[in-house]
Amino acid sequence: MDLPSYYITTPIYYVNDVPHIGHAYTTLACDAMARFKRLDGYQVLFLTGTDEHGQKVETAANDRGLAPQEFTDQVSQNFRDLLPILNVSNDDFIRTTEKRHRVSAQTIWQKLMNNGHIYLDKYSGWYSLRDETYFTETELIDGNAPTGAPVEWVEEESYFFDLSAWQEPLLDFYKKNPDFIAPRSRRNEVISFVNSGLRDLSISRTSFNWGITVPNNPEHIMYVWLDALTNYITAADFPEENAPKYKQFWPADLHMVGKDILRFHAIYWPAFLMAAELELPKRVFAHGWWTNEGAKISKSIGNVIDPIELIKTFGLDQVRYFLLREVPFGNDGDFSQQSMIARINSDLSNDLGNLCQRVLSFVYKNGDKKIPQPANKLPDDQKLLRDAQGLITALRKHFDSQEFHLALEKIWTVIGAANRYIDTQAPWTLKKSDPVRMNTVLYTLIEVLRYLAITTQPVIPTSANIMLDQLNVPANERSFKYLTSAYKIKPGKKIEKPLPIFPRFVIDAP
Ligand code: ME8
Repeated sequence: MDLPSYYITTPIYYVNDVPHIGHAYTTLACDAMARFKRLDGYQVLFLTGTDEHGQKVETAANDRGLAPQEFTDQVSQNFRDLLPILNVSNDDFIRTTEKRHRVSAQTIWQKLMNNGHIYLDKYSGWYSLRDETYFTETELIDGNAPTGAPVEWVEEESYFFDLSAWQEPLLDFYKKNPDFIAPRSRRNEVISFVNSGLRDLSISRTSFNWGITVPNNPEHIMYVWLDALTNYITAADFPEENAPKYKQFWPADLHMVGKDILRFHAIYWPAFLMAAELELPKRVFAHGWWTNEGAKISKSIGNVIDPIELIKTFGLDQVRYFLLREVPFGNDGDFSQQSMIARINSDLSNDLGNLCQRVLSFVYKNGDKKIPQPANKLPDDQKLLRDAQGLITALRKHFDSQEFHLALEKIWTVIGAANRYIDTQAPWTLKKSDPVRMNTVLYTLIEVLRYLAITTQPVIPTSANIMLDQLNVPANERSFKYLTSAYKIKPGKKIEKPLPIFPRFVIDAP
């Protein structure tokens, strides 16, 4: 039987910048989602990559005295190198300078042209290089783009896409697909923007060279957003519409983006696809932005957070957990040392780490290094097990809505219940008074740990797998289909000497 499939994408990152927390955030959220779906039996295509064309990149290369290709080769590699450091499980890495992408982007262009949606005219208006976006006079604020970026007056021959013709079809599509844009507040913003009217979009430039040339008119370079958005369908083997990969993975299930680039993904991209008579992605989720200790992150302020430094200081799974737990996914959030340390010490060290350590070292010391044999279960045991077994249903719902914070909260509710259970049952007292009952209590806790370790894998994969190793759960029994009592841990199995997984974070004395 064919596995169900799931195609998820990160934005492709501009190569005029070094990787920062914003890149790591989107990529890690996608990684958790991709891992969740794989563990849940899906065949996943998880794509990330780099956006390498455009005037901005050409300028950045010139500033460094490098040819654009040489420059993009170097910077794209920085993004690629970050992935193993974040333990990201992407299946593909796309660069818009690859041949497969040029062919795909030019084919999309040709389809738009053949279908009568592109015309040649003259563009005159304001262009923001930093945003790679056109603005009208009325959109400018104090002579700058709404983002604060400077704009330049551009007057040149340009091809246009008839975006204005897609206003009604887009509104109709949003109505029929209420989950296409998430979260809901963002959906409303997009709808009111489209409602206020769409102008045709300039989709080519003649004033620089670094880009994909327009078919049949090499004087023109494709607008970088039309080029960039097409990456998602390139990686599904477009234009080979009969290729197995295309059939299996297009349309994409989820484009994860930051809130600043939602408009491109929720308006331009579906309009291009409709006009090219291609299927539309199923969902676009816009996450919020991080501030650093209350301040907006910016290169000029010099408070950019380097994800590599963050991991060196706090640990990989700690950072992954923090980013997905601290802030309701979709909202803006503030990064602070204090909140990071609080999460590590309370949720990871006190709650999860201690639970594992208490249970496993007790079993290791008092249970002959073996999984104990349980006797009859009492209602308290059954209740805790039922809570652990019920987790996956709630997690599926939360992951499918990208409510990572709620998914983690649910798991931590069971961790809390398990910690209370161990205190109430007090196996250290039962050791003398009722060793048979002690074994049942320990066995129940071990089984609950198995559920917790399996379900935390998407977010804290390294630590969860250390827990599973310690529990001696076979490597091929760690996916979600093993979350039933049919695969419960066998009594008598050896357990490894437990290692602390989440040490407390202690700030060095100055
Ligand atoms: O936009 N907090 O590339 P990019 C959270 N090439 N997220 C942040 C952030 C912050 N402080 N700062 C930036 C592009 N981001 C295009 C995409 S896709 C076809 C083309 C996020 O390198 C931001 O929201 O500027 C965006 O999703 C990504 O990091 C940066 O993308």
